[in-house]
Amino acid sequence: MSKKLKQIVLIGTILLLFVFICVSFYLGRQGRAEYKDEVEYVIGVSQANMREAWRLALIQEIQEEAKKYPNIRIIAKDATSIVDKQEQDVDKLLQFGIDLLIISPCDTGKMTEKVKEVYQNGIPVIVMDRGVEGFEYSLFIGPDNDMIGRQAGEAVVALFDGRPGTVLKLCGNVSATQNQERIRGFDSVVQGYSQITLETRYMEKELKDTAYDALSAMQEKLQDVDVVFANSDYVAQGAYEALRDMGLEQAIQIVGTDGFTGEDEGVDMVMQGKMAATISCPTGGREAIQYAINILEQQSGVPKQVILRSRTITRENADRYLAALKKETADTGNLITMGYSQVGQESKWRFANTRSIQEAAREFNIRLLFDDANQSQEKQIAAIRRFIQEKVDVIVVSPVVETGWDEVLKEAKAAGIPVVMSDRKVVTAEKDLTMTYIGADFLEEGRRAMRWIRDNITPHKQKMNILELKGNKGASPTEERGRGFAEILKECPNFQVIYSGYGNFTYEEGKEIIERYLQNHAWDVDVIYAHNDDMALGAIEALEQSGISPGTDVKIISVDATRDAFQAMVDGKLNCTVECNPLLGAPLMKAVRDMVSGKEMPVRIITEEKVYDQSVAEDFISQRVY
Ligand code: GZL
Repeated sequence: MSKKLKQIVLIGTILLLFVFICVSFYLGRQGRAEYKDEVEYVIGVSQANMREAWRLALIQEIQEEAKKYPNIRIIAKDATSIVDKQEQDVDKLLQFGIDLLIISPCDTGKMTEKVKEVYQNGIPVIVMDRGVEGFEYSLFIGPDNDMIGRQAGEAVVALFDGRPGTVLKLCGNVSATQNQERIRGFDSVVQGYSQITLETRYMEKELKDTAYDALSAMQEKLQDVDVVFANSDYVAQGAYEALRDMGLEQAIQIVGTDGFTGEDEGVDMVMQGKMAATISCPTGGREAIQYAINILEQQSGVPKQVILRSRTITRENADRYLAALKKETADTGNLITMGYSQVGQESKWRFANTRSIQEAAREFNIRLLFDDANQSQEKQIAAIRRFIQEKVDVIVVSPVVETGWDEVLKEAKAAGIPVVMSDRKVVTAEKDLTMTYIGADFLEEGRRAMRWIRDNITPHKQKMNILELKGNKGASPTEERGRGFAEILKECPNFQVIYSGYGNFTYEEGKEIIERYLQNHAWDVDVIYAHNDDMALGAIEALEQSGISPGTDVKIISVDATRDAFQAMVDGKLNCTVECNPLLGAPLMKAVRDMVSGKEMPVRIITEEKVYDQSVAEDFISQRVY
């Protein structure tokens, strides 16, 4: 190509690009301008596809809820399951000038970058159903598919009622993470019953017709099958029609998932006796609009993740389930009385947490009966019993340890008082003793701590030695931060934990563990991993008293991200702190007010958290509010 021609092509390309940008900008302004007089906010919705019934239900729920807010407008895009198209859809929505994006990604990995780009450009992003990697978004709302699978497994086991038999799983697209999680949950329950044989039939697509064809093609094998598990209600419909056409609909029962409420859909099939049970998979469309309003109006209490509750629907409870869905929930604003059992005052984190709870109670018109148990489970149980006697509206517990709560929680359930777990979790033999967990993802915090070590500490010998300062034994943050850390440690052959001790999350005991170690060992530790900042700061004092330079002779990583930890990082004595947000007051009180007003409570509400190290400590220390 001659030089002259090249110049012409270049100029032409620049001109075309210029025209495209102007047109896009004009359309964007025009689009947004078109609405500027009518609405305050335009919310863009990017849906992976509108072919699957569940995805269509999500959009419909979003649009239905949006009608309640005259100051917003919804613009929806259908990516038709094509990742490139979803990226273009998002760009078009941005050009239009949306104020917030709701997206249900086609593909977790591939949409991560696009969601991150939008979020980092200051547009709030609510991710729905399928997650993205990392945490570069405003809020995730979705179901717990592993729990849905477990609930389906429990429904199937109940049908066998101890008798031997065979259940056939009809599985669709097993590459989809939600199906993998459901099957994992289902198998984890059913495989615990040796008298139940588990068979699987994989289908190309998860559709009614493919289910019909799959069962029709295996008629002779169905003689031994007692129950079919269908991984969606539409698959269940196809399964039912196939069984009916083979005259087997009385001999073989069906359990489905999704719990749609339309005519001849999941709940209706259960009520007609065509299906023994279905497990609801809430779309979260209603919650997405409600949280979108909270975000756009910069209200406090918006968490990082809301994991929706799924229900097992049978003929016995289907009517109640439908009535609850239709029930209008309005927060009267009336005073709510809350009994709160707090762990104690063991750390700066805890002081900030208590302050947050007390301040938010005032902000949300909640009368707070607050008990501080000084790390005694016995005192916490006594406080819960007092709250029951006082007939509070709701009991909230931050449990000092995970186990030993069944009896008192059954007493609260018998008294009809809902119990919410704040900050820490419990493990109970009986299900449904607590309503919701609001707090952090401790497993992820432990993983983040070890990922930081892996990515920022270069081994200078075959095995780098780690000393672990643990919280109090049996507490969920202790157990899970330990497990999360160990999960990543397994991938790091150059690191090993050579010593760990329980410091009960206190400064003094973190210091004592280091002093004891130094009395019994020559110092051979390269890294200290502390389950919270207080123990790390205690360790720092002990090291300095022994002439060991914290942050340089030994790297120190902790959890919480308190202001004192930021100061230690600025002083070069601490290397990294993984955030565990104690400011649970607002999301907790918002969730409790929602519950009392009749809204379905999520299963888990997870708070926003980041990782901070010395490279950013100066930038953030002035912004730390705890
Ligand atoms: C975590 C919380 C832990 C903090 C500690 O949610 O329970 O207890 O990490 C606190 O600082 O003592």
